[in-house]
Amino acid sequence: MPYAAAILLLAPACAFAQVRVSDPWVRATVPQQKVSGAFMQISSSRDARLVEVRSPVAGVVEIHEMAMDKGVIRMRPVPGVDLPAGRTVGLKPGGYHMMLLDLKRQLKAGESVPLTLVLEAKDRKRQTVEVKAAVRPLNTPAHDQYMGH
Ligand SMILES: [Cu+2]
Repeated sequence: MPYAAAILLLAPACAFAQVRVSDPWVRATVPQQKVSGAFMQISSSRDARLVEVRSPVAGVVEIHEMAMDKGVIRMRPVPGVDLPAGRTVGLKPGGYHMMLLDLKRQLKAGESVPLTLVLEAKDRKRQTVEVKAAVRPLNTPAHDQYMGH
């Protein structure tokens, strides 16, 4: 089937994963607050890894992991989150999440915040996914009470 092979070679889009992001949201902040968290579910059609996140509202975005450590919940930056093919990975309060640091302005409930996710495939090829995250009220359960930055 030489034709099929040729067609595959001519379709560079096949090199990239289909990525689905659902329910992206960010916690609202009070004035002067410099830190917030972003949460969502991500699924990728091919094995990939979330390696970087950017947002125009934050000086820097870190990927964090929350875990129990000797009975205390702590969070720490991690270099990335694995996205096994076809599996939905939840970034949520209490687990992996994105940490928006050095916020440039207040995030108000009802608005939306652009996030750029950078995914890296096994062959090190990178693709970006643009996401608009809804800002939800401060009282949405999350992890501010653990925030020791
Ligand atoms: Cu965090």
